[in-house]
Amino acid sequence: TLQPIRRALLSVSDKTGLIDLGRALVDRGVVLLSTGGTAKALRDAGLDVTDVADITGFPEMMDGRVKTLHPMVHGGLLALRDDAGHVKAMDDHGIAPIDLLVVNLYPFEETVAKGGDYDDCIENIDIGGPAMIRAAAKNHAFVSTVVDVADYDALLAELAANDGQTTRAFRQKLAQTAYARTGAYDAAVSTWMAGAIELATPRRRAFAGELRQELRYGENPHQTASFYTDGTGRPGVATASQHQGKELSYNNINDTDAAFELVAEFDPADGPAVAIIKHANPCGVARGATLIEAYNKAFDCDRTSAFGGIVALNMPLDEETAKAIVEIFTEVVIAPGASDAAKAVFAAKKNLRLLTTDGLPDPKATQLTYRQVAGGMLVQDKDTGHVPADELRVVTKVQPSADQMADLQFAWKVAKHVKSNAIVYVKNGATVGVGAGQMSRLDSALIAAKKSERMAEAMGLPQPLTIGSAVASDAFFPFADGLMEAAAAGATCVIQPGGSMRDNEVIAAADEAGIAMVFTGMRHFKH
Ligand code: 93A
Repeated sequence: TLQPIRRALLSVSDKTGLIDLGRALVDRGVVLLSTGGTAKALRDAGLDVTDVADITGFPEMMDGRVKTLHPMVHGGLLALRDDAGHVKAMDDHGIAPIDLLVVNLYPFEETVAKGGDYDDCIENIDIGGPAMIRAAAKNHAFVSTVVDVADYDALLAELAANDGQTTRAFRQKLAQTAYARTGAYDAAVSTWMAGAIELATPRRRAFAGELRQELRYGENPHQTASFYTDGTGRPGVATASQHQGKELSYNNINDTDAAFELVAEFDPADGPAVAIIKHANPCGVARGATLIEAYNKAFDCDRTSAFGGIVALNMPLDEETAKAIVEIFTEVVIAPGASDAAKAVFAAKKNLRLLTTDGLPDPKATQLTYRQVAGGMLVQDKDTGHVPADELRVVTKVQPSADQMADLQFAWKVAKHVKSNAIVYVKNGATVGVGAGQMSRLDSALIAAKKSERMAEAMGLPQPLTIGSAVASDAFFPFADGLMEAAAAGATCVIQPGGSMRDNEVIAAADEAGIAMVFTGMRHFKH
């Protein structure tokens, strides 16, 4: 199953490492064939190359749209060397076998990421490259297919180890990588096009992704994992730059995303906001007149859980806030930038990871979310639901004050990012109790209140911060009990979707307790 490499076709957009590879192949006596730009680069380096145009008998035409799409190329890639009929066809038509294909595709994903216009993106859809890759990979019984600059060294090592030949296992591995590449490439085109024509909920989807990083392990050490970017280049954890600290783990990335997407709900134009996350749920979210004030308020919601947490900011990290953050152990900080002074403060904390981005994730951007189920996949558009202030409906006798309304809206934004059942108590632009992920709404309300009591004790406060708070529930209260529990914890106003069969009972209970209640008409389950 060892196959020699005698003729190689090189056609690459990214010319990194090309000359070294070409020279190593020539040194092994390999004949090089190449397309326009690649041939020129090789020739400029003094290497002998045959132009594909000389083999096909056609010049590259139509701005390069047609250069390798020809039987002299595809016959050479696809012919079975051990099939008499195929061999005869090669002889009859003067087709010589091609034993190695090295291609990297037109930079479609980069063009999209750079914000290329429609025509630019279209022109960067490679046709001939994927056609050759798919052909060569299909014929991996004989042909080696390299689609990634990172595999050049492995190819040369394989040739060195096998006297200029490749093993079947090696070619098979390359073929698998090759199809992953062409699959991801077309998925990227489809995803981009869905966005370009503003298909809000594309029903036919392929999943695009480019490997960003192999992770050390997954959610647990016995699981393998890797991290992909989706090719959109949007600001977020997947495109962030890491300035210091250990490699991010699977859970770090998951939690950092939860933190950053939550804090991005708070428009920096309305002032600084900070979210602290543990296990993908917020243990404190706050706004402040300054970033440090927002951080301190978020921290005070649940100082215990904040230990080892992930902190996200809606504006660049400043020195003062950096100093406050390093007072406790924090896993990751993510922000749309960081001042040099802030970076200097962090530099002393070797384990603290600092990530910065060019901007905040867009909470309104149309995106799909995926979840695997046994034997399938669930796909939906992301929860970008937003209820404008004038569509909020007060259903109780008591009307919320302007301050209460502001806290209700704050609580509602946070509740969207808390695992259901979610109950979120807020006072003065800061969470003061978060109940997450319980199987009963009542339990979420109880837990949040209990934690707030504990915090008050630990901080030596006369009473829990939930006294006089606003409370949000991500879905309707099915019974009055959850609402009564919130009232018992000191909530004076409530925001919830409404829509329960027992809404009347729940409204009556609110009226009885003298609290104001607002219906959103929209729920934010997050399971
Ligand atoms: O426009 S294409 O789709 N038509 C083709 O026939 C074709 N053949 C190779 N693009 C084609 N390629 C691509 O050209 C390769 O995938 C590679 O990315 C690029 C290399 O061109 P050059 O050698 O001129 O730099």
